[in-house]
Amino acid sequence: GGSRIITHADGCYIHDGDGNRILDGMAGLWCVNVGYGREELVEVAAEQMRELPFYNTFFKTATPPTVLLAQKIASLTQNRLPHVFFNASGSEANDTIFRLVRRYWELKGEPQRATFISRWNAYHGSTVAGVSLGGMKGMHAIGGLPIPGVEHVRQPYKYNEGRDMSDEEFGLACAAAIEERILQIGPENVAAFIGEPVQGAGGVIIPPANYWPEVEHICRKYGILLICDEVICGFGRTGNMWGHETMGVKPDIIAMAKGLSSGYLPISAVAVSSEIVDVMKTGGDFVHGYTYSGHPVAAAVAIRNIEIMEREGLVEKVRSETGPYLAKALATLSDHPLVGEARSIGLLGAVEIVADKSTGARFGGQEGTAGPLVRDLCIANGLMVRGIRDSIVMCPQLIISTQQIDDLVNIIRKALDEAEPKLRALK
Ligand code: PXG
Repeated sequence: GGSRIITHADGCYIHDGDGNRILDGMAGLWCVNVGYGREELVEVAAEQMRELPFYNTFFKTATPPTVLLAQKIASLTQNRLPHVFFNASGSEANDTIFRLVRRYWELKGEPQRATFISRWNAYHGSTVAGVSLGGMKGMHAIGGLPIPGVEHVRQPYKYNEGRDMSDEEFGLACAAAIEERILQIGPENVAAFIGEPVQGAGGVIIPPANYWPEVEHICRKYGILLICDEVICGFGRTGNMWGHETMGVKPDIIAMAKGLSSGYLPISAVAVSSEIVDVMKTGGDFVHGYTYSGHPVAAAVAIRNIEIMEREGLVEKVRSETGPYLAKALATLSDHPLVGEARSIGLLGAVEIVADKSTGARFGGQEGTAGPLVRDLCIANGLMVRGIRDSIVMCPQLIISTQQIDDLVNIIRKALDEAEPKLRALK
């Protein structure tokens, strides 16, 4: 259908080729956390390009930005995950994890522990391992995926799948599904559980508070590795540095990307516990890596990006100011006739659009009609959001002001008002 051409951007706004200035409620694609137009990131990239535009991290070499960024990431995990492996995308990070975890169990003398457990509607990337670990049925259908060795269990999506239960009951039921699957497969065959602390591309699915602690408990009970995909939740998104901190668990491995460089350059990382790396070291080389692993320019930009976050107290701002403000602002949408639920955590939010608030029935009898319509109306009114099934999701820059949050929510309300007669007119 053609593309909207985004020509330039500043702060929280993007500009398109038709001259529209649009509030970017998606931080690019869940990534431009420090906002657009950061001159110092441009400068640091130029300086690093002059100094050393590229060198690899194979064959016992590294570059200063790569070493310093690894050290910085380790410190952001309180040195609990002190070993860092670099890649260029979130998908590559999860591919790295896939091979690393299987290699770990081989070296531990348990090569049969090769199965990963993930959730339906999870998103872990677009490569073969990323799609397989992910739980998007539409993506599985393309290219004969998932590959063997990945099992999918139910997701903790309360609005769609657990409205008749308490949060507590639903959290336990979703965690119990993981334990049941482990017992079906045989715990001795399960390598790891992987999950996003909050599912992003799946529609900002915020699990009940007891879900993740229970998942961790189950993984520990059977000696299964716990992996958190922090590609969206990392770097302050949920009001703490990591989504797993917000969820109260301690994973063995995390993947990060997006907010690591605020999207200014492509870079991702996998942070791993010493226990795992000690085992990996007993096996000689881990023959894995990419040309652009630890790219010095991307690493230099990432270091400065993290410095900006620290200098401006962005994580704290989300936790104590803008996160709670977004939650309150979204709550004002709850009495709108089209809103089934408005939920958020930190600066991640979603609005569920329904035909009937009491039953949760969707327009047109199934999901997928209202979401795109309301999304398009939001854009026409000057707000970029994602429409996922019948929800409008948002993930604004961590620098968004309370005034801009008001604008964001007011535009969503206006779009809902404009959509209502159109949607009610449908059969
Ligand atoms: N894990 C998570 C949790 C992600 O959100 C990836 C891994 C893969 O990262 P790369 O850098 O390989 O794209 C992602 C990416 C959407 C959308 O439709 C979301 C993502 C990518 C593309 C589209 O919202 N998330």
